[in-house]
Amino acid sequence: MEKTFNDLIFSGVQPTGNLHLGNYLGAIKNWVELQNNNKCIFCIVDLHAFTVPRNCISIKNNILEVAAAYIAAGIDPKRNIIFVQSHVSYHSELSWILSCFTPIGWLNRMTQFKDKAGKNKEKAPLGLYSYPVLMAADILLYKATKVPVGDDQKQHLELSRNISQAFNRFYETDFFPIPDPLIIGTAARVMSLRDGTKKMSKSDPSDFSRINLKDSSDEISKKIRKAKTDSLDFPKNEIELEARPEIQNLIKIFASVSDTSIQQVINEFHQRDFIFFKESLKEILNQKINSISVEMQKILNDETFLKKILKDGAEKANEIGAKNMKEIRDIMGCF
Ligand code: AQP
Repeated sequence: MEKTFNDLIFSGVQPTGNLHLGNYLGAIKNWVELQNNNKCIFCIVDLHAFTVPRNCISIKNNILEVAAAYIAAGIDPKRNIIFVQSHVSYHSELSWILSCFTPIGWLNRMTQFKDKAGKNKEKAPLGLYSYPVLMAADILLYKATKVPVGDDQKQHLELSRNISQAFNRFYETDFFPIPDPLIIGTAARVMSLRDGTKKMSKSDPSDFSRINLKDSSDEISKKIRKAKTDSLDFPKNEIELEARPEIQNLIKIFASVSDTSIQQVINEFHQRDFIFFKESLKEILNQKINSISVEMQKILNDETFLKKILKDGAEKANEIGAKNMKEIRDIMGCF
């Protein structure tokens, strides 16, 4: 009997550099659970990587690394579609159509654009500004109903919902679902190890700010040893964490990696010092991240296997994309 699924899940990661603990805990770790009861499409969003001009060779290499990371983390390529965004041209076509339903005022509110463009907005590329419309197209092309992302993508998801509704309203249809964000777990926003007020990010110039999925045990240990803390005692309750962002971050990481709650971590360590806590954190990170890193390396050694998964994934994604795009054109009646 064919399995019935609860939802159609879509999510993705940009092939812009080393995947880090934030990408894993905020997104990929949750996908592994979701694949059990849902139809899932996991994309490597390379077109998004061009919103900041980059060298194509590095993007190409990173695509294989991201695919290997998905599989090493537990995504089953037999049960799910794994593919590269630029291998399905309907993303770009739908993005253009949806951009015609997106008021500029909505895009002006996007905080990620303001952060990334900085002071020189006039010189920022149009792609960086319209990136959330392409993201809406990625999701809506497959009529995805749930989108598991880290907390930083909440605003973009809200925009996708608004764009979907704007299209449906104009054509008096219910063709597009209103996709729900799935922001799951204690580490939906992992912060930099050097500054607890900044998101852990691939583009942070300091490698000590993040744990990369490819880091060796030695590198993980060194980074946790150097992770910023403060001179106060280990906190006794969650309220104390509010004014201590670096400590809060480390405790959330511990809770997420060990699948326990923040309070349980506090209960376990509140009579200990940070040296003891960091030793335990190093241990659990080394177990978890190192096993992913070793598996990733094994998978990366078999490029033919990886490329076949991406080719098969692109075929399946193109099939769904072609069908839905035809229906979209029919609804619009223009093309
Ligand atoms: N620090 C984070 N904590 C929790 N989740 C995070 N994500 C990213 N950073 C964190 C989630 O990972 C998924 C893929 O993200 P992405 O690579 O497509 O883009 P990003 O959010 O722009 O990631 P970076 O690392 O910050 O990249 P750069 O430095 O290139 O801008 C998303 O679900 C995201 O929420």
